[in-house]
Amino acid sequence: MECLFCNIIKGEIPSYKVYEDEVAYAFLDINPCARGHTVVVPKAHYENFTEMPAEEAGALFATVRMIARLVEDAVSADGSNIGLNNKPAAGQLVPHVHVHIIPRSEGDGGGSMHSIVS
Ligand code: D5M
Repeated sequence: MECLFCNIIKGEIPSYKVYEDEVAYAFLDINPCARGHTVVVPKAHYENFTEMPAEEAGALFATVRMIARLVEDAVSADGSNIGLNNKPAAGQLVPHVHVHIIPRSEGDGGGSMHSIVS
């Protein structure tokens, strides 16, 4: 079945690549909540996070941690919201696991993760 993020990983759909290794691909979100908003996807296709094997989920988040540091540095952010929407009921639009890294600055008025998702 066609998958938007699989096609981005394969380079069949253009993206602004932030990082790539054997297990993950990261690119700028097309509809950013903040400058540097980055999406990190595992190269293996899993529809949602809770169906990923724990070991692969752990490897993904080790990569997310490293990329979050790069992204925060790159846009001189004071912090970031890091999270994912798991399954359509939670607002997941693209059925391929992806973790959002949203850079944040003191006083940017964005509030907490809770206020972003509610
Ligand atoms: O978030 C899905 C995210 O994927 C949403 O923030 C937009 C982003 N998106 C969708 N298509 C593209 C392309 N082609 N390039 C970059 N970013 C994209 P969700 O958590 O599923 O609501």
